[in-house]
Amino acid sequence: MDFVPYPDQPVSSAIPPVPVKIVIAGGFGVGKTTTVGSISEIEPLTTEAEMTDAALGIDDPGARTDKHTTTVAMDFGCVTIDRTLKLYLFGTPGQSRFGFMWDDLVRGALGAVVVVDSGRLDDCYPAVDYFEQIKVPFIVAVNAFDGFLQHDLNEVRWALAVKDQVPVLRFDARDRLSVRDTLLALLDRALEQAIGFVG
Ligand SMILES: Nc1nc2c(ncn2[C@@H]2O[C@H](COP(=O)(O)OP(=O)(O)OP(=O)(O)O)[C@@H](O)[C@H]2O)c(=O)[nH]1
Ligand SMILES: [Mg+2]
Repeated sequence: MDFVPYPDQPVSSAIPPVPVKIVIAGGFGVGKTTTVGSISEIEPLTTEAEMTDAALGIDDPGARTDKHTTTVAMDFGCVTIDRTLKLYLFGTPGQSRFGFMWDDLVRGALGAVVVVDSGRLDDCYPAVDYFEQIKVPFIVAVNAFDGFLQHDLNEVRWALAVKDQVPVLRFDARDRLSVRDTLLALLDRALEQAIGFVG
């Protein structure tokens, strides 16, 4: 007789979802930790450290946050998309001095969300360049701090020199459904790239 792990459920429902690694990347203070925390179905693992006076003049989170901590290693969370797919989210540190960790965090990832603050585009070039160079599928997600963008999406695309086929979308890092839609857009992009629709 066949083994049925959960006798009252069809056998197919007992197959565990496929684990997929996704990286949440971007510049300093753009909302990466917030993004992971908004959607994770487990209490996210964070590695926040207090920002000290030593960072004054180096780390500028912009005027619109009361940010006093920063990620020093990574964020981790997960979300089940459906019975077939579970996403494991790895948030990068944002400060450039922790850039050496990105190669490890990105290893084996299906794709990346590059979170952007439209008021501080300068901080966002390195992340876009990084994913273009290593050829990991990515999308650009512009975090609408306080509900508005300082530059519209076309301006952001132009300023960051993002290719036409890479989605540039608006989202709210604090809103679960907005983060969910962003992750779904990344999955679409990764699928397109994998089957060679667009480069
Ligand atoms: N008003 C507003 N604040 C936000 C939003 N997203 C994040 N924040 C705040 O902005 C600050 C930075 O958010 P984090 O999620 O820590 O940013 P991060 O990219 O993880 O930062 P690092 O890890 O230090 O690079 C925090 O104080 C958040 O509460 C947003 O959409 N609107
Ligand atoms: Mg962080």
